[in-house]
Amino acid sequence: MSEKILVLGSNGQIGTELVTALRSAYGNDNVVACDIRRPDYETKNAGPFEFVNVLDKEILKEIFQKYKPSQVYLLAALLSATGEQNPKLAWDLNMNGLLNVLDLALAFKTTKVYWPSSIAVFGPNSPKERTPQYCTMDPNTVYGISKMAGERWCEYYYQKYNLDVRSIRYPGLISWKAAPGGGTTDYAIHIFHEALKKGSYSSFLSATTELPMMYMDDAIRGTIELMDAPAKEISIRSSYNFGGVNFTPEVLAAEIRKHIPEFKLSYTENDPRQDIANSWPKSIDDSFARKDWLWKPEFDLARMTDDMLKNLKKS
Ligand code: VAH
Repeated sequence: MSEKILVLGSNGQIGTELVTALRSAYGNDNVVACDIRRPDYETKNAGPFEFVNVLDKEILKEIFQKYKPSQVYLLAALLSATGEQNPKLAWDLNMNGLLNVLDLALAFKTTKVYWPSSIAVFGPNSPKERTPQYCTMDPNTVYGISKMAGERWCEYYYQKYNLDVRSIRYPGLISWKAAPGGGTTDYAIHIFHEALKKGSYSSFLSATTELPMMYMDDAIRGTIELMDAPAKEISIRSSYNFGGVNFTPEVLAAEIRKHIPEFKLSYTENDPRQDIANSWPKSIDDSFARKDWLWKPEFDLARMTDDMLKNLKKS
């Protein structure tokens, strides 16, 4: 059977690259990009696009009716930093957007649903090093709370209704094609742009704040590998821990200096994102993903930095 795929939130940092990857795998016409804004990138003319607000269930229903998707990726969300500025909207979008999609996926017999969670489901009481799949979570941001609740709903729809929902707990994602969307890990993207533009950057996270991160190429590949894995291999229906590379601002700056020796990093104090970062893991134990669907990241810090700088110089 040929696939028909909806990507909701196609214009964001992940959607921009996921739509391109899915279109090359399944054909341009079989991947419908949906967002509340028209995309700026190559998705624009390469295939179908629909204006969709995932909170508008009637419009969403019309889109399900029109395309009868076999797969749906729901990427529309408010991230951690923006979420703290507007907690009610973050809860509404992240939670009701998910429930709308899960209900319509059941009603229209969608075969598979993908929904991203985040390492933000962990909180100050979680182990910091190689944070395990199962441990105390207690997230203390509205974003983390919404992701944790969303994970429970995903597992619920799987157990109760046998809906094939799959999910990954993304770390901070580093990419050059589209801008990040208001997260705590955004410094690790801004730093590359500013290093090339100004030769300096002021980080809103402190020198030694270590966080789990991943290069977008790995994240997109991993996401599609999870979606392609046989259902019987998927032992986790909440969301998988997913590891890439861990680093601090000072370690990242040292790597950038291998390419731009004069690069200077300074720090902005008292940024509210520091508290969010302090509550999150430093590294992730992703052994379930490695065992169940053979996850293996390919980009270490050196390769990621090299690729980011090369591509940003060209673009
Ligand atoms: C954020 N980039 O910073 C997101 C992510 C691990 C964090 O989910 O909010």
